[in-house]
Amino acid sequence: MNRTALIFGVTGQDGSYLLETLLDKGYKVAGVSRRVSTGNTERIYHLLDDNNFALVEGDITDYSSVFRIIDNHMPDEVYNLAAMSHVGTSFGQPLLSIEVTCKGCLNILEVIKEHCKTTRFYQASSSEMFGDSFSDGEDGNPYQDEDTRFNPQSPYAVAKLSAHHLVALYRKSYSLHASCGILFNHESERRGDRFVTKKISTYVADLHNYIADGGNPESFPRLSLGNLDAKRDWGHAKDYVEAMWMMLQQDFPDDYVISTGETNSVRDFLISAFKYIGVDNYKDFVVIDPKFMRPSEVPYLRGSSAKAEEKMGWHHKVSFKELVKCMVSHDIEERASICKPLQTIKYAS
Ligand code: NAP
Ligand code: G4F
Repeated sequence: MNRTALIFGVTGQDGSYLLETLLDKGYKVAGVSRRVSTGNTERIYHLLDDNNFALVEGDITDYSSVFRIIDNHMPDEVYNLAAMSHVGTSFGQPLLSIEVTCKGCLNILEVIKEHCKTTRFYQASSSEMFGDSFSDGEDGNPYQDEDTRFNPQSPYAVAKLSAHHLVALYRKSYSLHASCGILFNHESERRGDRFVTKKISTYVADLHNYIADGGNPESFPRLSLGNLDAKRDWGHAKDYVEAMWMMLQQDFPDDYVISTGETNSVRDFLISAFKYIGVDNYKDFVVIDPKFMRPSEVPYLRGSSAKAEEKMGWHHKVSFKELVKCMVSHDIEERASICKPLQTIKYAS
């Protein structure tokens, strides 16, 4: 079949899983990586020599590079996963957030509109766009779906919502096959180390390995976190990249919520992760540091993916409990070989 795909953000968590998925399906794939002074290809290192994969240099904020890359490859499908994806950081770098996350998307839309109108486009929208808004569930539990009002609570979410509206506008005005996945939080063994789940799983893994080596838990450095009450709908990234692909196989473009339907607090994640290593009281190890609190918070997310299930047959496979287990067990193994003491994360986000 020899279909071709282009991934912006191929070096990220989702990009790496999507690359594996598309190669498995027989695609030829090009992935865009920006030049950085340290390596950023760790997540796709195992695929760099694959004959069906080409890593190309570019930056989504640079129209000329976006144009050149799309023009060179003329892909059947373009997936835009590139973003400044850390919500906390977006408060300190709002202009960059708009530049990368909103204007970057517009650069791609413009190139597709002008030069390859039959190319199918996927945009990584986010449940952050709902902010503090929800719909009332018949069972008394609030939820968000495609009809829930958006009310963004961060520069990141405003940038994502602007891009989301631009995709809808270009789809309608220029008849592009452009779809947005409104993805709820999804994590994995490859999650970036400043997201809360990964902060917790690496900490718990280091604590486990320290105790296993005979260390006294009371001497172990504490884990600094912010708001433990925030609730998120957490799934596994592998399940979610399959949904991205499915959206571009539909006859008609559309937007879909992708989620598990289960919500848990940051505290629930902590409790499950500590329980996995046999520690009952996380409170002995966690301190609340105001610098990890956000100026504005998204308190509650629980998605309904009824539309994706009905129209595309998509279902999540990995549960919350399995996600915690696979992140912590992976980190225990991976970090056992790291001989340096735990480094406390000092970023204020
Ligand atoms: P991630 O791990 O942070 O990956 C982001 C990717 O964007 C990286 O490859 C990064 O490159 C790239 N990037 C950043 N700035 C760029 C620029 N100027 N030009 C080109 N590439 C650039 O994020 P993720 O978790 O995989 O998420 C993928 C997408 O889905 C993002 O758009 C995110 O906002 C969105 N999303 C994520 C979730 C979630 O829970 N994971 C939920 C909803 C939506 P480097 O490797 O060089 O940094
Ligand atoms: O892990 P987080 O940073 O993820 P957040 O903000 O929900 O954003 C992620 O999911 C979005 C989809 O809804 C994506 F669009 C986005 O790109 C990203 O992937 O924070 C989760 C919750 C927040 O309420 C935060 O305030 O955890 C809380 N939290 C508590 N302590 C913390 C910390 N978050 C971080 N990053 N670090 C903390 O120490």
